[in-house]
Amino acid sequence: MARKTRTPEEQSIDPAAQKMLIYANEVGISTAFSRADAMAPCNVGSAGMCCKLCGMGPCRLTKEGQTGVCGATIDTIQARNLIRAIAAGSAAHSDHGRDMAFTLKAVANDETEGYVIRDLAKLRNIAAIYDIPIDGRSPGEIANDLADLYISQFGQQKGEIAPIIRAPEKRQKIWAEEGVIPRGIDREVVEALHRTHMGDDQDPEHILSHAIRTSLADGWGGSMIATDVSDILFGTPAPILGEANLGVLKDDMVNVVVHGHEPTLSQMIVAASQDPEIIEYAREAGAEGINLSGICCTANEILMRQGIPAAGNFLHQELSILTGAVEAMIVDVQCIMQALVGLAENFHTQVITTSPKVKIKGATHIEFDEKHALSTAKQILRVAIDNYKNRGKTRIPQDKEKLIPGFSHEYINYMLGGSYRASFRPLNDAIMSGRIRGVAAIVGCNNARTQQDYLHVYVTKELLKQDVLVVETGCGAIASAKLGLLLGEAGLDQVGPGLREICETIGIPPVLHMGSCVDNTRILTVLTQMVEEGGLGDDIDQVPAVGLAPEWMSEKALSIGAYCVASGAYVMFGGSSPVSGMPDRMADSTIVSEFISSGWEEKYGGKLEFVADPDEMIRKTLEHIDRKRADLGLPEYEATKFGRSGDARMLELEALPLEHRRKAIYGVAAD
Ligand code: BF8
Repeated sequence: MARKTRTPEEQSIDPAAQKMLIYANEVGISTAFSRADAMAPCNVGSAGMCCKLCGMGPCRLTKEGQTGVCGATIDTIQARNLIRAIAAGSAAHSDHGRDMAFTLKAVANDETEGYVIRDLAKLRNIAAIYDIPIDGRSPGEIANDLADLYISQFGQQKGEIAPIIRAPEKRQKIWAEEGVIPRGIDREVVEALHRTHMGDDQDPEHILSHAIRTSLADGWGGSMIATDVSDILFGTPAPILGEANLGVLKDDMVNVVVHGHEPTLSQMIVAASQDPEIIEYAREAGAEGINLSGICCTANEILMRQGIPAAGNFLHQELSILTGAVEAMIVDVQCIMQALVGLAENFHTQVITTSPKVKIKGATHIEFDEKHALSTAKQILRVAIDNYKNRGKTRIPQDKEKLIPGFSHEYINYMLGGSYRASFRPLNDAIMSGRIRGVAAIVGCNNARTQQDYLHVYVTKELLKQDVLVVETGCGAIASAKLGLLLGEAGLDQVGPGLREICETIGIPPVLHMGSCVDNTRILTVLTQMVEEGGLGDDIDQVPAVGLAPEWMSEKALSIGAYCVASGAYVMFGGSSPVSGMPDRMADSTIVSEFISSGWEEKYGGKLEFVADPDEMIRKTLEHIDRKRADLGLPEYEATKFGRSGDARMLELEALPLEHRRKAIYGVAAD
């Protein structure tokens, strides 16, 4: 049977994407969207029914009672596949963290070009957590010790990784009892690979217990290190005005798109793009200057720190080149499609790889290292500028939206109480009173097999109506940004009345952009601080909160999901489940899917589920939040109890005849 080809409207809800997809169809250029339509996913592999871990296979378990050649059951195979994905995700995030720690060490010892320690307060705060002496010491000395501590976390063989002490005490005890505290970041990833080699660990629950430990090495290890060091070197984010979508590209400027993850590269490209000598070089080439923008998590890194616009999320990487307006796409690591190089051959765009870990055949490789960071960044920009003369016809869609990103946990703390009374008390109070029903973290990727951004935006909008405060990271945050949900107080008429009151009082958007995917650790920190503030229980699993990844596709998302579960959160993924298959049938539940849900819930208070229907995801989110509220003894959520202050109340009053209005305001009908 021929596969159905979706229309551009069915492929994406983003108007800019739709325009580029129409153009791609006209000229016959393939994209991830059209390739997804042309190729059905393997129904055996996608449901976790295929084992390809040794040369006797791959074994496809499609018939009742079948095992692999070695005797491996479907449960063992699914558990092995899942832990391998989690290990890859944990490795990717953590290797990013390692590079950041090495950069911090090099900066501390004056061995870099162009980097400085920007956030001294954060350096001191983080160092103090680990009892690194700070008084009377230079920033370089403190940074050197912190870098040494962080670097040692990767190769540590025994004991517990240091950042674990930042979790609530009760949570640390649970992990200790379950034996899942990571000993060293690399050790857990290596052990995950060892355990899943042919003939090793075969008990699914035992394998999945190590999956938790491997994911914790990411969330409370590598990713947390990445976020800490990024803030120390490049500044802790605070709200700033930005823009998102392909409309940020400019016809009269050299467009440079930075794509990938590590801010060491992107921050230096930002610095180089502001260098007068480089700007002059661009002018000599006939352009008005350099227009920098980002894709994927790199976009989030420079958006939330410098307000550099985001050209889009994961599925926009090819679409930005289709505009014909991009002189260079500079990539480092993760989420970079191999198709970019072939696609760019239809235009003048140069794809430039920069990481020693990532080369793509046909791309230009200009290797980036911290010792020559600024010079290399300028060299890369010169290549882009030299390419401006080769530009042909452009077709930049004029779609873009403003947004306010930059809600680090430090800023959330500050915004709620100001400089002198910074605290999470007002947020906890708002949840306890029921003005805010609960919190949802909506994170993760785009997936070419679903309509781009639809699930993110639909789930976000529906939860906002229900007074659920939403925090977002990664490509999910860019989805909301492109569709105007991160716009200060705009759009608050679509938000539940209690949440709206809070947003109006504090002056925040109802969706808080908290950064890139490694910055999901900021959410762990916020949840920990909410617990420590009091009133919402003494551990993360008691907070009325959920984690959602409606359009997931990456192994990193699975690692994030697992460490959030281990931290006590209810996590739901949309799309397809990698653990749903049973020989002969698609099952509602398998041993592995049951175990990562109710099994993990029994141990950690959090659970991981794959829920394809967004309405079901919303229903389960609200049910969970309400159950957590009831368990805490908080008042039942009432949709109409709050929200009679603010603009809504003003409009209501304005509609009354004057004397009634006075009576309503003053209690008496004054003359
Ligand atoms: O780390 S959300 S598509 S860009 S994996 Fe990739 Fe997914 Fe985007 Fe960032 Ni995260």
